[in-house]
Amino acid sequence: MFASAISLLETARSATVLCHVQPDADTIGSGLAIGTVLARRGVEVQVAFASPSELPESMNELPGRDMLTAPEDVRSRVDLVVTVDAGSRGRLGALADRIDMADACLVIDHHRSNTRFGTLNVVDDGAESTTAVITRLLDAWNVAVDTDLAHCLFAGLVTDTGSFRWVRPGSHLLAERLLATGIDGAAIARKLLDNHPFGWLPMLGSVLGSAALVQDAVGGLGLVYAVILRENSEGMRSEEIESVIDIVRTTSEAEVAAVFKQQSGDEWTVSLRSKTAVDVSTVAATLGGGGHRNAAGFTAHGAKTDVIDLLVDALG
Ligand SMILES: [Mn+2]
Repeated sequence: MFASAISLLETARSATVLCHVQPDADTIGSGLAIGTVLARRGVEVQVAFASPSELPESMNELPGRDMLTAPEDVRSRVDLVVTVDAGSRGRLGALADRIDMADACLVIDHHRSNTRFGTLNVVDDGAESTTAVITRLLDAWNVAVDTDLAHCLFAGLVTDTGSFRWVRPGSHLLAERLLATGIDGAAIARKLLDNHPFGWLPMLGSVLGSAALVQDAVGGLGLVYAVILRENSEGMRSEEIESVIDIVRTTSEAEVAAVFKQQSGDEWTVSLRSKTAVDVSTVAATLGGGGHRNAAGFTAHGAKTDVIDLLVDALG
């Protein structure tokens, strides 16, 4: 599975590593890990994401972040583009065109909905995180994982597994390998997941206070949702906004949870989570988005009630 990828990585003299828009710790951790390995081999490398303009504050201690390059400064011509944790070209935003100008594009991902848009696609939809795929790739490549690489790789693993809730045989061995390098796993997890300003609490109060349970949705399995209006998210970081779904999804009466996040007047991004019975990546794909079986998302336009109805209809 990894041999062709390694040969692409070994022959490139210049490379751009692209993370997805609205980056999370898995895409940034993956990007910085691959970027670091390439830079150490003498490859000219940039790591970038198209938007927003700033790296989320919770990720500002990840090793290798000095490789991060503003989108307008990302070279157009390189030997190799590597995309990490992006399920489709669209997830690369305005930087997607860099793929067309490179000799080759290596896609490394774990999204079930991945569209295989690279010239070579290393997609393991059973993997815990893209950093888990990369750890296995580095093993196959005989690259030693030191503390800097382990820090980046653990960041994606701890966040994408929901602090090791969504794991499989081998996940904890992977974590153990990374922790054994000497990284401070507790500090990394706290910085990424348990670190919100006080203003998050009143924001949660108003957003959760208007949550709704639609018991007959999803064929009677139930939908719970909350809406984050612009006025709720004003001054909030992505870390505060993206954490709301993790509270809403714990509702026991509902198989599916959704959070509608108002981006501008009529533009909404919607996060979806399911427990067991429903594949929300399929639902999100029918609405132009994508993701994993139990965690997915899409973007929609319209009035709040119309966007909610759109999802309720799609869920059946
Ligand atoms: Mn991921």
